[in-house]
Amino acid sequence: MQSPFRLPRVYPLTDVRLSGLSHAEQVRLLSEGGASLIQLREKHMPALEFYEQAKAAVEVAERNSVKLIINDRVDVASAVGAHGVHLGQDDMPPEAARRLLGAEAIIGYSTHTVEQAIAALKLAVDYIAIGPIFRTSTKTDTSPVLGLDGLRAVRLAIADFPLIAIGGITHTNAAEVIEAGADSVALISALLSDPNKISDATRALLL
Ligand code: 3NM
Repeated sequence: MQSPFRLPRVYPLTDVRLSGLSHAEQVRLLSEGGASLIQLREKHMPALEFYEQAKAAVEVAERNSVKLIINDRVDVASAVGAHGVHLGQDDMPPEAARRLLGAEAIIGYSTHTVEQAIAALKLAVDYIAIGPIFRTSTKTDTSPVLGLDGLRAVRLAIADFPLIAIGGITHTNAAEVIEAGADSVALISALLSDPNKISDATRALLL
C-alpha cells in the first residue's frame, strides 16, 4: 500500500442530467469554487460521448490543478489520462484496475456496511466511500441509510484509513458528518441542483 492519500474536505461528483451541463463545464464551475478532487459520474451516455466529455473535462481539470476521478470506467480513466477511478462493489476488482492504471493511480471504492468497509482495507484502494449516510433521491438503488451512528461505527472499524461519506449530504449537515469521522464529504445535489450557483455552493462548503 502506498502512503495514505490525503482527501480534500469536499469531493464533488458530476451529474449531467441534474445540472444540465457538460462534465467539463461542471468541472470548471466546481474548481472555480475551490474543489481540488472531482469525480465524473456518468450512468447514461454512450461510451463515445462519455469518452469525449471526459477528455474535455481532463483538460479543464489540468488547467485548474484539479485531480479527476472517473466513476466505474477503468477504460475511460486510462484512455483520457484521469488521475484515477472510483469503483463500486459490482465493478472490476480494484486489484485489476490497479494493474491496468498503475501504482500512481488513485483508486476509490464504494462500501455500504461496516463489513464491506473492513474488507476494503485489504484491497488496493486509496480511499473508501461509505453511504448512504442520509436519504438521497439522486441514486435510487442505495443500501439502507447508515446515519451518523453508522458512520461513527465505520470510522472506528477502519482506524485512520481515508474515508469519504456520501448520500444526502448538504450544507446543513456536512459539519456533523465530518465531526462523526469522515475525512471528506461527497455531494451531488447540494452542489449541482442550481446550475447557476455551482461555484458559490462549492465555495460555501469550503469556508
Ligand atoms: N452513492 P446526493 S449515495 C452516488 O451510498 C451515490 O454509495 C451513494 O447524491 C452510496 O449528494 C449517492 O445528491 C448519491 O445525495 C449522492
